[in-house]
Amino acid sequence: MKSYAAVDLGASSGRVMVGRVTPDSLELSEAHRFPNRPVRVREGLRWDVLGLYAGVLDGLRAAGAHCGGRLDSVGIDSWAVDYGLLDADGALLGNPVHYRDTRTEGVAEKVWATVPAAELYAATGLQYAPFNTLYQLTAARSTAQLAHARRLLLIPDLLTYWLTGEQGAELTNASTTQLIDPLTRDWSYDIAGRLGIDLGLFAPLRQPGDPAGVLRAEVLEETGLTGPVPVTAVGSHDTASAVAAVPAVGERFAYVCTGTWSLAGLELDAPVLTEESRAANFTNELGLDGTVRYLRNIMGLWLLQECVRAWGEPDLGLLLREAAGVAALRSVVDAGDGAFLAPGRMPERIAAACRASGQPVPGTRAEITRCILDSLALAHRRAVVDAQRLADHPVDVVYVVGGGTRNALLCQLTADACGLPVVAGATEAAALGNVLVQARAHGLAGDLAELRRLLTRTQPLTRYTPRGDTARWREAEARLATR
Ligand code: LFR
Repeated sequence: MKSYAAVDLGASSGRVMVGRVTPDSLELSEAHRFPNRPVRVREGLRWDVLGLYAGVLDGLRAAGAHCGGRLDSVGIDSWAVDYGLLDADGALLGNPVHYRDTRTEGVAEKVWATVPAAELYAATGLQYAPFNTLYQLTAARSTAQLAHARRLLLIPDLLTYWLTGEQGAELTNASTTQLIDPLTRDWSYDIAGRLGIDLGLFAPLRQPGDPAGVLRAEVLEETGLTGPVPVTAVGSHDTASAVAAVPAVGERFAYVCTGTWSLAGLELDAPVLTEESRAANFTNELGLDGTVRYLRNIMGLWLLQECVRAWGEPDLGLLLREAAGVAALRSVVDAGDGAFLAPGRMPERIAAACRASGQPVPGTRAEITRCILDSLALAHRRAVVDAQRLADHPVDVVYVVGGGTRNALLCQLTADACGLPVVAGATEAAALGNVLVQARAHGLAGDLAELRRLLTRTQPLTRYTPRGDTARWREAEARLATR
């Protein structure tokens, strides 16, 4: 039996999980969980990355305590696109900017004046999102920080650097910068050159499974771990790790990774770079073992989290039970709409969207919650339907993984909306995928399908059968389309 620590950082919390793996078993337990609280300072919204690093060290100490001080490896994944800049001495230049910061407003148009949006999509396969690293770097162009920067490390690579002293750019996360060519799976030198982005800022690419150094002596001392402890590159984009942990059998499946975001789509062998795909705002992020994550970003449970925050954190279980009793599909909003990206005043923004589309305005907290869940399920349906058509890849089942699997109503509504069975499980999908990639790097045999078989044998899964009311979902879809 081997023990792996999976560090998984989400937008609202981080956790360090311990995975114990044999060829026939996989047990995951939580060693430590800590809040991730972005901070708004004068310059804008920032990540408290030192606080996160402290949480990682606490977590490794707790993980070690689970395993007699011995870990076979550590792997790190987090949300995508954001980065820290290092100076010539390797010191961090300021707190990383949060992807929900407003600095990228209006920046895309400037980029497209140099490289038209269609060309950018054909070259990088990435959907338009204002926070793609390419736009963030363009927004930062004339800042003193960027002028002094000698290295750019995406968040998991930055934490890996602090743990090991070694620098790299893990591929799955690098693909979210919009500076990677999904066909060559290497940097897009042409795009970067035309936009004046210095690729020399990036460290050499690393593949999931590659060694990423060993814990430094000070880290061993601080965590009480016995060395050497290797750090292994995993699918360091949390969504890459989560998709690796979709407990799928065969190829005819779609997935929805639920959490702060819903990432809904398909696993493909090759990117879809057509103009139609761009218009539908599908992304081609790189996955494990040469796969492509063909998916759409949907605002996800962020919509609900922000309402709950505005309401002073009422009991979520009660809220969801009340929402289950509210009439279905009274009002829906477009859960892919960038208007919901920034924090703050979410109940008011949802009400405004319903009003603008001529639908009843949800008044009570239960009604707003129901509107959000219906809207998410509808967005899941649209992504699953569109992806199948655009990629010519039919599916028979939708896997729902991640934190949203705890929300039975959302899973059932997703099955109803898609008109397909939903299999829900792998609540800690990113940590599971993280552990599996480490385990394979350290001796567990198997391709992606075999790794997934280990999940289907070991993880509890719940099946939701569609209740046969797809016509009502089509009608709700039409309501949004005619806005
Ligand atoms: C999910 C996620 C998404 C990415 C968003 C921002 O946690 O990684 O895949 O689009 O966060 O980084």
